[in-house]
Amino acid sequence: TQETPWWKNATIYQIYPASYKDSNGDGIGDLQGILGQLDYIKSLGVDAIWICPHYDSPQHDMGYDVANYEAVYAPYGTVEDVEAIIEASHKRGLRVLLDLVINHTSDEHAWFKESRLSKTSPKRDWYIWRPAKYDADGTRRPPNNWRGFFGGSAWEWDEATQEYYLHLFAVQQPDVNWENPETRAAIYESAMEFWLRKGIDGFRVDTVNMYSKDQSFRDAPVIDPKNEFQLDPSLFCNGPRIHEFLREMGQILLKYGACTVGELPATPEIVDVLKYVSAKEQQLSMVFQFDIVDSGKGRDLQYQTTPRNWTLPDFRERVRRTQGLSDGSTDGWSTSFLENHDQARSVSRWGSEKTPELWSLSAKMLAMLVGTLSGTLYVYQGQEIGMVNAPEDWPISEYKDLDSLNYYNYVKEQTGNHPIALKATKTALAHLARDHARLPMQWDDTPNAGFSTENAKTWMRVHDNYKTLNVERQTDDPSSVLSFWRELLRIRHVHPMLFAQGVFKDTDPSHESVFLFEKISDDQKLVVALNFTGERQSIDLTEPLGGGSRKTLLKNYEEGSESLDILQPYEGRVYLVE
Ligand code: TEU
Ligand code: CA
Repeated sequence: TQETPWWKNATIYQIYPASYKDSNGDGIGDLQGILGQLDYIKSLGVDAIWICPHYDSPQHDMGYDVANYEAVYAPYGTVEDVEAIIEASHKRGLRVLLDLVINHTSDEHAWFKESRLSKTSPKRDWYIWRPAKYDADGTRRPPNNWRGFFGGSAWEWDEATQEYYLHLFAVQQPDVNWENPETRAAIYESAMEFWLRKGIDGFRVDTVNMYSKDQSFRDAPVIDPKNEFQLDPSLFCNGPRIHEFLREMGQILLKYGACTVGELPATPEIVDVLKYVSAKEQQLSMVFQFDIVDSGKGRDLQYQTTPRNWTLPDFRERVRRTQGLSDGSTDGWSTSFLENHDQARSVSRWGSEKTPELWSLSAKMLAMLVGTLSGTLYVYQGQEIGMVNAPEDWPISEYKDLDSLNYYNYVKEQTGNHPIALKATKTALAHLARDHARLPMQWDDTPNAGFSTENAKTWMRVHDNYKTLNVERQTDDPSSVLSFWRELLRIRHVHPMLFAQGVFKDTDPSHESVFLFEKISDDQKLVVALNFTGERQSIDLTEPLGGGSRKTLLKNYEEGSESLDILQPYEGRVYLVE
């Protein structure tokens, strides 16, 4: 049998540079800030870091609009700073992943600037240009009815050259034409090898399944009749040549022994996911599936800020479905995560903020869930201290993300400023907006939470709760959320075959309040019991715990409370049975 690659049993800590640590008081986090926190990161017990886009960018989408792959966004620092992070991380035994954003570039990238110069520009075909369509009365229309992820038509009219270009995301994020081999070669060289040569260990690969588009660009079916434009990711995700492209890209990664985690939206069928991560395919090491984090969101992807009724049976079914990829039953691999920079905070979604006690209990309970699932574990900055969503009463002016603001403005326009509709939208954003994950990291109780200097104007407002919820306060407290995460990550490394690679078994799939499951490996198993409610719940642990000897590995209540038939509010326990 083959040796397990390093990333399978690993925990990877995700860093959002703008919001992690500001070293020079301009209110924006930066690379020197990250460099100064590497000892803290190491102390968590993680194995690697993934840094969100640090590239030169006009920042319409927080760096997911890259203007130059080989340069660093000046407020973040320099290429030398990245080299310093790579070196200092490696010295500490931490590996480094960078973000790879290659479905689109910024409209300020030199390639696009050249492409838009004229229809005969040598780089015209590096992007996706199409002629307009005209109605009988001469009204100009885009080539098809696709809606972009951030609202409006996915096509933008270019007055100078009288054609439309495709942008699945913001207007300022034109999609690259992957059909052109010359373009692909340029991407591999500039976006990938430039950084691989500097010794990074891998990439998180943005929107990994959108590079190959069906060249017919046919209209999407109308599912939202009120809207002129329709969002149907199945028309541009998992396209006809995607696996050919990723195999080609995989050859370059192989040369450097780099790992990849691909972001894989709109791919519900496991057989389709496996095509990306099957080891023999040599495409990607693992993927982020959206099943779990999409639980409780509206069906419509753009308007996913609309919460619908969340149920535990639906949630656990999503867990079950995705666990099968990392339990040895296939040659694929996947990930376990509850948060990232595009998701609201997990405690605010599935835990409780009602009292400080329930907050702490539920943060630990959710840690026990994500930390005992198979796959590579990802922890998002601030998750390790139980950071929560921005307060509900913050005005819309505190929201900065274009996804949130476009959505809010769309509702405003559609309803003619209707106060009830706007209030509902505001509530939805307070639950699910991407902004919540982007609030500054809370390091201590000084003004600006130690994220920046005390007088700085931070790019996003610091959460009101930073005086009580911060790293410093939790550091020496053995009962803190932070201490709990450290213990969890330590134990996960002691039992990788159970935690990272075990076979998941849902013991009681229909239970509405308690998530009871097992992780099995040979003659050992974990029994995980999690109360997802603020009330006491009765359970029966005698059967799952029966047979062998048992040991409690993790729990969020003190000694003496370990009843085998009652779980306290948000109580969680992890047993080892052998
Ligand atoms: O996200 C891709 C993606 O699929 C998003 O549409 C996701 O569903 C959305 O953010 C949820 O609201 C990636 C990045 O993670 C995101 O930050 C970027 O905005 C996006 O790509 C464009 O590069
Ligand atoms: Ca700064």
